[in-house]
Amino acid sequence: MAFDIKKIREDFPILKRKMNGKPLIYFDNAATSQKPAPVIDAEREFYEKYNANIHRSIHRLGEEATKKYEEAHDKASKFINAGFEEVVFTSGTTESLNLLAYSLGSEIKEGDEMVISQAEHHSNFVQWQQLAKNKRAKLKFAEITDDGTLDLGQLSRILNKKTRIVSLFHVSNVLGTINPIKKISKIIKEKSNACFIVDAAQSAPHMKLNVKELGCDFLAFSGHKMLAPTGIGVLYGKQELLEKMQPFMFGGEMIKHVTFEDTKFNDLPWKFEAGTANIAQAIGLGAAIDYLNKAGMQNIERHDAELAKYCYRLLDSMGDVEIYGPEERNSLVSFNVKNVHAHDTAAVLDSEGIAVRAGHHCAMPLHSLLGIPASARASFYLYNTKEEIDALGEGLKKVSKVFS
Ligand code: 7TS
Repeated sequence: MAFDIKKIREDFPILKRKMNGKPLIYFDNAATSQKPAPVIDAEREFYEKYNANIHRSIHRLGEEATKKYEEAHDKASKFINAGFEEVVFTSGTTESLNLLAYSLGSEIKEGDEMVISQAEHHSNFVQWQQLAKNKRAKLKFAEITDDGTLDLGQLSRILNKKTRIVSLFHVSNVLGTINPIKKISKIIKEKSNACFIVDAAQSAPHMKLNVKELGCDFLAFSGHKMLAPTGIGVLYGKQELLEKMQPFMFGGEMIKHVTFEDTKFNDLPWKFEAGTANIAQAIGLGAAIDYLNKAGMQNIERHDAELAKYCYRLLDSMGDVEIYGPEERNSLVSFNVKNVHAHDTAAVLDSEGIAVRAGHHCAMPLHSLLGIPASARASFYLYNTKEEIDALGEGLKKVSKVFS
């Protein structure tokens, strides 16, 4: 499929909605994306035609459901160039990163060190902070420079042989900054023996990821930000590391053999998928991956980066808009109209049918570093257009007028 945006837009039923009599302009994709008809259909088809539990039933429906679920696993592995055993389905990035904090965290001892950046989403922040407190370990912060990029020199200086875990965003959900993961992997391996975790919640929807090239040990992302339903996400881990790790949850499906005395855990990836899986959502993720592959991840990356740059330049030219983060960015722009609270900006834009997010975007420490309580954020995806960004520009002129 060529990247035909008109055709793509027709696949998203929600884009036909009107808001206050105006066409919906959906710029809250970093929170969650909209869903195309093939994804909605795949979920409906599961419930209408072959709903059954997986990995346990001898009957035909159970076999069909299991096959489709495993196909979704296979598609997710190939999507990031991982092995089948290396992809665990979770409910999303938050669960993936908590799984790691629990399982890797059990090995952390007093005096060990962990590193995250100042710009992490709370779901790659709070669990490491709490783990450090509970284990009397030290949590260090990789700093963000004035231009909104990660200070690689400072990162290199805070790494040492005591560093056990480094967990960093790939694309910032506030600044739009793209971290050079390959380069960072090398720095980490040179200076420490730490596990390197990548929070890919904001990159997996917009870029072709190849875990072998990125050089990370673990990587996490959410299906719902990349056209799939809510309740499904991915944890990638290198096979040898997942083999050694303790499961996060115990129960059905994650076992091979249970006696009164002990349990032998199941093979990868099922060892980490206790209980009944989110089957319909996983099948929806499979359909979303098919859709993204057809549109072409390279096309999507180019399109979303182009929109972000276009928006950055438009807002920059307005004179009374402060933008956070570097010009070189992927898919989103956070900003404030001078002397206007982000919530007021979002309310005026909403009256124009434009959905943006306003608040701290689950990155309170970063907002305190920026010296602001909140920001407004426009985030783009494959169905958005430059004309919609022009409408955002007009909406922001109205914001300035209303509040001046
Ligand atoms: N990491 C980053 C970088 C994120 O942007 C988000 C969600 C998460 C982790 C958590 O993902 P979840 O699917 O488990 O919730 N970010 C946002 C956002 O920016 N606005 O709403 C959710």
